[in-house]
Amino acid sequence: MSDIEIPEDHPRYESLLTRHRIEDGVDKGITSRQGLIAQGRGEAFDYLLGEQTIPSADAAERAAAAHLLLADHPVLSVNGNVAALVPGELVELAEATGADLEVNLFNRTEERMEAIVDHLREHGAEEVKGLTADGRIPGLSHERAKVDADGIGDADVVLVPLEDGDRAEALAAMGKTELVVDLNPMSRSAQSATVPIVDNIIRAVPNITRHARELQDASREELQRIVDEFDREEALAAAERAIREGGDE
Ligand code: PTJ
Repeated sequence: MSDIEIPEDHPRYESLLTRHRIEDGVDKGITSRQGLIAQGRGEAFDYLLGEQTIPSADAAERAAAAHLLLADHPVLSVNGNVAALVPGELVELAEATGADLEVNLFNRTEERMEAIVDHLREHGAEEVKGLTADGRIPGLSHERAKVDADGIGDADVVLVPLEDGDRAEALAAMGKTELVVDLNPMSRSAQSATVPIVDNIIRAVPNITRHARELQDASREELQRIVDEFDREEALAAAERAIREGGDE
């Protein structure tokens, strides 16, 4: 944590704490400097959403939990922003759903890959994929295309938080079920997702875990019903309405 103390009664305490986590991520070599810009973009949308999980996002988080539980091989993709913001929470989600964790960077460097793998291990992760990089996402330039063949390369369901649009589309084109967390419902990532989750990653990941734990004993039929009943177009439209109307759907 950086030296600056944030008073807990500050009206935007959570938002300021999030900024400090991102700053610390940059200082530790986990988050890219572009990650600071991405965070600013996300904050603007979060502010318009009322910094809350709107009901359609909660429904998307439940559908995401059902997809992860039904999957043969679910993988949670981790970038520099996500690692700085919710490392322990991702480890818990991986445990609750039997998913693999894989570091997958837009601005890939070996130093940052290793720093993020170490950071996740410090937060309780046992196996973290991404360093082998023996698989490729077709249609993308070299560094951004690298994945583990037995990780994202083999996954049927992938959680891709805060992803850039190109790569989200390329993963979708590989036929993977894509669960995207992105505060901007108009982003190409959200638009190409099987399940677009328009919520802040700091609220979304613990909430997916909560749903996954609740659904742990649900039958496959029940999980499939939750998946089938989720309407991605309606979720995107509800998020856009909430942004226009100041956080109310
Ligand atoms: O660590 P790397 O190299 O993989 O790079 C990661 C970033 C995020 C820098 C890279 O993927 C990137 O440049 O992403 P974009 O194109 O800026 O897209 C990030 C999206 O995430 C934007 O649509 C933001 O609105 C959204 N976003 C930012 N912060 C959050 C968020 N969504 C949810 N929660 C957040 N905290």
